[in-house]
Amino acid sequence: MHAILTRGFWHERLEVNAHQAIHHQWEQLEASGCIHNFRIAAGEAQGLREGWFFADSDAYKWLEAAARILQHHPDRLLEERVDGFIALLGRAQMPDGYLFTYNQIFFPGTRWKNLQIEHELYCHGHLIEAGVSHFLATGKTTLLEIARRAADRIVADFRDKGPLYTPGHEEIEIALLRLYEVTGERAYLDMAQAFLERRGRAPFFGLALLWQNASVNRRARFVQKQRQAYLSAHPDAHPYVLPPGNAYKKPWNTTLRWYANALSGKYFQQHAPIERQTVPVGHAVRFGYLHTAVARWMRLTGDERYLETQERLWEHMVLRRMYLTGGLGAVPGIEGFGRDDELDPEAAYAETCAALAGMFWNWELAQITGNARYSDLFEWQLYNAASVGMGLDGTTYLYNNPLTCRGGVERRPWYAVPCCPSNLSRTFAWLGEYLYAARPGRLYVHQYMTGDLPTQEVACANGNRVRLSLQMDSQLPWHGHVVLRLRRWQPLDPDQPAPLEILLRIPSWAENPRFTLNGQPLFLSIPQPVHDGIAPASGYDPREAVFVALSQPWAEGDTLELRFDLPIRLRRAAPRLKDHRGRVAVSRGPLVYCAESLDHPGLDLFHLRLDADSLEPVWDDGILGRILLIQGRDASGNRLTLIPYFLWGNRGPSAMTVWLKEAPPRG
Ligand code: FUB
Ligand code: ZN
Repeated sequence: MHAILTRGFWHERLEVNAHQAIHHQWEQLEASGCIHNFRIAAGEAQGLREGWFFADSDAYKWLEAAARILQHHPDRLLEERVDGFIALLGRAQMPDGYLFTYNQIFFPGTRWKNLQIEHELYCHGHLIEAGVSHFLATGKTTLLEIARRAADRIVADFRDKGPLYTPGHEEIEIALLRLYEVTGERAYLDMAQAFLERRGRAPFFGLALLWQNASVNRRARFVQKQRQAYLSAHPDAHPYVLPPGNAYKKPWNTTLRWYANALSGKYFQQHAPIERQTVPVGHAVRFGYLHTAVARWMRLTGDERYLETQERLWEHMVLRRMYLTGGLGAVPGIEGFGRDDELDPEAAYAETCAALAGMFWNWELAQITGNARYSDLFEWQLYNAASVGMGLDGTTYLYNNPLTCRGGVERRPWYAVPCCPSNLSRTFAWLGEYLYAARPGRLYVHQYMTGDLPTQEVACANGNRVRLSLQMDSQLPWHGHVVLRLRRWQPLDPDQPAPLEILLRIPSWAENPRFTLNGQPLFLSIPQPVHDGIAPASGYDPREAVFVALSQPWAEGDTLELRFDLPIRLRRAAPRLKDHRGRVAVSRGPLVYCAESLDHPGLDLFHLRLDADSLEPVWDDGILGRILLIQGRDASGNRLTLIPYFLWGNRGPSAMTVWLKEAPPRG
């Protein structure tokens, strides 16, 4: 059910995505040689192949984003770029469906060699996802045909293989499931299932990994030599020079931890079969993609055999291994999970892509279970850990997202590993997909964003069906006021009742929810959230969210209003996190706030003491746009200004922190 976000907060960001970000990213992909790699692979150009072995995936994610953008933003230039690139992919693809420029250019004839490290299946996965999205967005099959050829190759080569024939970076599983959804081709579903269920079963995984690692290094040395030879033969060549990267706090034992994590298989989620994975480990993006695929497989097949495991896994993540922003991945070297309660805000890697992966997983779980906790975390990650990844003008990005920064982390136009920008763009361009979901007799409203849901046919509880369309006006994230209008309500059998419950999420951060129907108050009983009461390490508990069900004989024009209060909330990490004691973070509605040194010349953000009683929301129309700041004072009476975390770093270099020392209560 795809809503079109027409006005308001998200519309503005999607406009930036469609008009600035997507073109900026293409230019960076061209400038960095990523697109040229395909021309070389197609035999149409000479030159250096640039970028990591997984560089192709960045172009595919861009293509997916661009296709989705084109669905609602006609743009001749973008269309030309998309069509031209698809044609190039058609020429670069080998006749048997294989497409991976690293091997095609440097190691022709070699394939599927170092599956745990070299990302071949990951890249093919993103190609397939782009093909599916391009088809869904434009109705064209040009890219879908390329995607199918690639998928058929994979099915033929991997169908009857053993546990090492799995990707080291999950992604192909999601792609095959999506391809199955649009083609109905059973082989793709079976292949995805085989990839999922083969995982974590390889004996001596560590040895196989060392073997592959040695091969990867040999191949990298060969590539380096080729590069040097090319540069000596072409003294006029100007290889692409990346903008500087960002700093991150790297604990002394990072390398050791990487080896321990990788050799045990945890880094790749290869340490145990999926039915025994109840603790989040390893690389956070891989983790999120794997479990998104597991959940999607359950949703598509209706077979919920992994649901209980996934619920435990999710709770463990939320309770012990997630940052207040919803960021995932505490250990920079691993780009992944650390130990329980290991949540150093400064070392936080919390990669933008990891937050997106978390959202994808939450969306699947939300649909399977109808439990509001998953949509709540989706929203929280969207507003905080994910949105922070794109600058206000769409042309600068963050990769790692610490919650405390003493300097050295700045928004950059591009990265050596530019996986996040296009991942964000494709997700933003598809946001309208995540608002509603239907089951027979139920319509879930998962997210509150201003937009229109075009006519859909939905099954009612008694077998009747109804054609409905909706209009939503949401004042989030600044105000707790949502209006939902039933613009069309047309039961297919008008002589029968059309019972349909509408379920509205009461967010974990909302207070005092009130409802009206056509202006008349509705007195609804709000279910109590069900959980064990253990405090999450981060201070944010999505398990507090619930759905409230409204059941009426609906009529066209019915207008539901939902209001709730958005008080400023002080968030404290669980007392067991010693390094967070005495510190507090501030949130309002779905937004986490932070303090930037730019707003506090002469003050030491890391030692001042926040007077929590002084905080109040204040409208501002500065260079960050029209936003609600939170202003207050420290214990010495100095004025403090907090901005939404997702906006930090937009005004130039700055120190920043989400966690502030707290002054003792007044009086
Ligand atoms: O390895 C491909 C992508 O690049 C991963 O998902 C990110 O963490 C980054 O390493
Ligand atoms: Zn990324």
